[in-house]
Amino acid sequence: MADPLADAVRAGDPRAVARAISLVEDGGAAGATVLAALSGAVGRAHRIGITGPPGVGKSTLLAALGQRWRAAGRRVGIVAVDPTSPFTGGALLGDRVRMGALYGDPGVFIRSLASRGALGGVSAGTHDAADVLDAAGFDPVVVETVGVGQGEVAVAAVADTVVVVVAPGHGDGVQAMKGGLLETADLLVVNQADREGAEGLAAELRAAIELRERGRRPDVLLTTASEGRGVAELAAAIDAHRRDLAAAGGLGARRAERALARVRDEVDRRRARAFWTARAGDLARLVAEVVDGRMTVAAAADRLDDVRPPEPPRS
Ligand SMILES: Nc1nc2c(ncn2[C@@H]2O[C@H](COP(=O)(O)OP(=O)(O)OP(=O)(O)O)[C@@H](O)[C@H]2O)c(=O)[nH]1
Ligand SMILES: [Mg+2]
Repeated sequence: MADPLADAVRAGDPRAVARAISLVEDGGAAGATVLAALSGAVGRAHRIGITGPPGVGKSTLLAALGQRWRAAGRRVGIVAVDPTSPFTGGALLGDRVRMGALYGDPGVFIRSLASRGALGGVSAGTHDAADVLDAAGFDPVVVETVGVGQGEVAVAAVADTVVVVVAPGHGDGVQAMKGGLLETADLLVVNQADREGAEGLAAELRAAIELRERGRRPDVLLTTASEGRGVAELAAAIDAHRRDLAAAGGLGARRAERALARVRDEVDRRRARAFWTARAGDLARLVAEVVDGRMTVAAAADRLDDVRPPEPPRS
């Protein structure tokens, strides 16, 4: 079926892209319609995830990478997930400064999305916005998320190549990498290499990677994003990762993983919405009993839903 908005997106019209992203972010029927019309055009872009603790220099690094990609004639799509946390409340304004060279370039589309509390800042809207940029011919499509603790793992589902950025003095080094981050990273970047402790952090990370028994062993790169140092090497490593992944048949596996996570997430959200709509009255009544001390939280949950997670297998 003809869809004028989808046609304009596929033609790369920036206003249509902006409109389509707004629609898919709203999560309503109009967004679903445009996504359906675009689905055949999705899947060409290299999806790159950039994640790491707050303030390590992800946006600065992305700006430097973006300039390289632009110089190579590539159109760059960026989804920056704004954590809307009290700690990084100024992120949006700051990004306009940090990624200043990219703003206003018609070959670059930058969209900031609120994370809405999704794990790792990656929500259904993030995936959908990336799909719109992909269909519009942007390549690469980069998603920047702030990851703290376990959250980083969620970014893996967004990307063909996951770049995890750390910096000396941000988080507690290797300790901060334990919550799945090390497993998630395709490339590990120690940014702010001009600062004390960068070499030590890189050595620590390499040692931790060596200890791993299985899985991929990501390269560790050093960058000074603010001076553009190490960025060419990182850009090359990102390209090489995708080439290797494609050659090993891993690109399809990544995409299948991504599709699986998204379908499950969609079903979960639908079920949750239906469930809580149907049980709103019971919930209010049971909560009142919990507040009065007449019922425990667990007992209230039992009354609402008798589903039990399976017992973990005994060893
Ligand atoms: N010394 C030094 N400072 C850097 C480097 N790269 C970035 N910075 C500075 O670090 C600060 C944070 O940079 P951002 O690029 O906003 O970091 P971010 O990880 O995107 O931050 P959030 O999105 O808020 O989590 C800024 O003041 C940058 O100028 C670097 O290589 N060396
Ligand atoms: Mg940032």
